[in-house]
Amino acid sequence: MSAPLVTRRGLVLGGALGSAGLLGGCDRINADPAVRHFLEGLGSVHKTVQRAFLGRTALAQEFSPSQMSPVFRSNGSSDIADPAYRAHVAQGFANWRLSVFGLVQRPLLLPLAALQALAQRSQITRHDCVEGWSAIGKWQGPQLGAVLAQAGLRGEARYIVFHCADRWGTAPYYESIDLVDAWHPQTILAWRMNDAPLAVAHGAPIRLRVERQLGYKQAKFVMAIEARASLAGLYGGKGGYWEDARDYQWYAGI
Ligand SMILES: Nc1nc2c(c(=O)[nH]1)N[C@H]1C(S)=C(S)[C@@H](COP(=O)(O)O)O[C@H]1N2
Ligand SMILES: [Mo]
Repeated sequence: MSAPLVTRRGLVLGGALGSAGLLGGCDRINADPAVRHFLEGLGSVHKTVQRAFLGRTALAQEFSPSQMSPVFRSNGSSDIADPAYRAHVAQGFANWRLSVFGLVQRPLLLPLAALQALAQRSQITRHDCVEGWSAIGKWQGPQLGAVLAQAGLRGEARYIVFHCADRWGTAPYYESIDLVDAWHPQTILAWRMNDAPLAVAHGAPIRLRVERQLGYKQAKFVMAIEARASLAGLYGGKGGYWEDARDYQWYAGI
């Protein structure tokens, strides 16, 4: 009589049928303290796995338009002096291309129009900065997964890195996420914010939204996306500008 050991549903089913007198043997097994202990163990393993995995894939809370913050401040780099970036701003990003490279089958150079032509996702979410402020804003863009699918991830890929146009001193801003977050439905490359094209202060032409994590993971001014097997050997090796500079957590779950 092993079915009740397999799942909690099996146990409940065993109990229900058992009390109806159909599966008397199960009652005896359920009452055995060793079996109960084993089943409780399974329950806690299940909870841990669920937190670690389903917890990561759960959706971030979304809000209604009336809950949007009247002011969404800019933080970190809000403008970039770099001449190449200034030229893109002056040209309305008409000659800008998003590079997708690294462990992909088909490296891509995507104009903004190609990102705008993909299926769009729009979401009103809360941005939480480690510095202690939050704001609710609306973001729109293609899912990162659609872009990765177009490029075709190679089997060795484990991380997606976002290379930004700005520098802090001499260090370029960059960020990275794992494939669970990369394929999360709310992980988008936002080119619209609050129903307008993304302003420079918020990371034009595109910025990452990875909604289950803190503000510093939301890379602005994304110029290139790289698929990698490891974060070792990239800048400070900790997977992001603030991770390298200040030991911020790489996984900044909210
Ligand atoms: N490229 C880049 N991305 C960045 C930053 C930055 O300085 N450079 N700052 C981060 C931090 S700490 C926060 S809180 C958010 C701020 O986003 P906002 O300017 O749209 O409010 O961007 C994040 N992404
Ligand atoms: Mo932040």
